[in-house]
Amino acid sequence: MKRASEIGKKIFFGHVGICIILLCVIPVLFIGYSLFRGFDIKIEQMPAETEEDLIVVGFSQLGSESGWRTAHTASIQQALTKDAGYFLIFNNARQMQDNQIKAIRSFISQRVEYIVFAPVIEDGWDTVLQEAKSAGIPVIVTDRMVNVQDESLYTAWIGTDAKEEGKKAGRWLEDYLEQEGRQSEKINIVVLKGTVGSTAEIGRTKGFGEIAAQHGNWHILESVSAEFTANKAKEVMRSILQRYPEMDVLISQNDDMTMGAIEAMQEAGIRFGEGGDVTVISFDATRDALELVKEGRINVNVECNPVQGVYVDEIIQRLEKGEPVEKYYVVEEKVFTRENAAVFLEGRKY
Ligand code: GZL
Ligand code: ZN
Repeated sequence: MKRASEIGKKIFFGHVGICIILLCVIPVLFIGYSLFRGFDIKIEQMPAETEEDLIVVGFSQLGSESGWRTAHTASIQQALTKDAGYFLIFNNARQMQDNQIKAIRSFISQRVEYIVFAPVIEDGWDTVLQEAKSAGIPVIVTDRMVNVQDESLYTAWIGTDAKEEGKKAGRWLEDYLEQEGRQSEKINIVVLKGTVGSTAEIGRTKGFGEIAAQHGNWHILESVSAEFTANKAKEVMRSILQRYPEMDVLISQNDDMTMGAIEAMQEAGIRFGEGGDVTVISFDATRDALELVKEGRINVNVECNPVQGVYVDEIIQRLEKGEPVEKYYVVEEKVFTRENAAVFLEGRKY
């Protein structure tokens, strides 16, 4: 009997001990998780007294995942300055749509005069943009597109033609293979995609895919997301290089992923770029990547132009004067190869 009660006591105290530990640990985990997930997003607040003649703009940026994104943010901040007559409230959503929706709702409750935002993905904006419309706040979408039922939910969009960028990459590869006399050779292609569901990923994948579909000898071995970041691309590329030693072409949908992929190829002793075994096609044409184009380590770079702040300023100024604005503004973009990269590197700010 004694033994049973001994065991009973042991089990009883054991259970109590576990419960106490759990009661302490669970709340800590919950708070930590909530802080990480987004409770901790602080939306900048507009001070009570802004000089009344400043135009108050809430800007929800999707994240800070890439060099391109940094340049895009800078272009908006440099255009919407106090000297230019603006009070800019900025929020970085760290690539989480929930944070962008929270930020936009905060802008609405602060009664900003305009909302500018770069949507992390295309879907899921109808409700919050309807709230902005009901509050009478014009919304200007930049960089990526929103997929909404009612296009009157945004006043204007400024961005780039992602599908055309994808096609430019495909057309360059056609010409390149032709010059190399490899137009009927079996070409093994790997695609590193950006954030799935983002305009850049959708457009570049579709655009390149349409060209690839015209070539029976082009084989897309794998098309996988590395979320526009260098770290993720390095990790993904390591595994790709194990599985596809026969890879001939890398299509990397932004320069940050290209940098990560290049590190993985260097580690694996793979020769890439001009005269290498892997032809490298990148997007964005940011400064560091253009340096590699100039050196022949990236074969071609399809530009995506982040300088969009000036358009936002122009649109707001027109709206302030009651003048009509275009619905869509598509910014200029080039294709860079070794032949022309150096020329553009001098003046390049990003
Ligand atoms: C493109 C933009 C993409 C860039 C990436 O319009 O949305 O997001 O290509 C960035 O570098 O992360
Ligand atoms: Zn673009």
